[in-house]
Amino acid sequence: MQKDSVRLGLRKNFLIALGANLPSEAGTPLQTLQAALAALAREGYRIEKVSRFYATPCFPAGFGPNYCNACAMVSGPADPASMLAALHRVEAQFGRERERRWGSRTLDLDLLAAGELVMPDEATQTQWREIAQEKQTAMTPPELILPHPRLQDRAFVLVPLCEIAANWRHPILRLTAQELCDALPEEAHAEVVPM
Ligand code: PH2
Ligand code: MG
Ligand code: MG
Repeated sequence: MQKDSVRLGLRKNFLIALGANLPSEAGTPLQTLQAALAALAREGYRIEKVSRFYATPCFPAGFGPNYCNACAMVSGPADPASMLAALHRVEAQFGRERERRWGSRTLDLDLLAAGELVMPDEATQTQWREIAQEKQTAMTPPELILPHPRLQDRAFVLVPLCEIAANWRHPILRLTAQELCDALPEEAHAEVVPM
């Protein structure tokens, strides 16, 4: 019998963040996130782990309705560009219009990390990670940055991420998801509530 690794080609685990704060054709934000995972499976990605679903206040505060957030580990073809393209196709399927950055959305699928892969390089990732708060809404990276440059700042990402990948290690900060999460203020944790 053929070995799985041969039959399936080179595969990789990806960590993704899911978010929504507007209803879509699939229903409520929670129903949309569940439908998005099913759609990713139809794209050929295997859903390895899914966190609980959380209600979280919109960041920045007052920018829109509360979000539903979750994280998942999915495996598929190892190329991050293919993973990103699949995420964009699924966003489009649920009515996501990609014009207003940080605006309310029916579905947001963010690629957080692909193991310890750094893209495009350490200097560029660090530059985006350290960008001033006031520039974050105005500037969009022209290319895929891994790990996601805002990952370490956000309880609505780190709390669910810890449920599925507490031991994942940030390849540049050299801290695990759990350590990054523990470093956030207690108030930030308290805002992320299981649904
Ligand atoms: N995503 C944003 C902007 N603000 N706030 C919460 N609570 N959850 C999100 O997923 C989120 C956000 C841009 O992607
Ligand atoms: Mg996002
Ligand atoms: Mg996004």
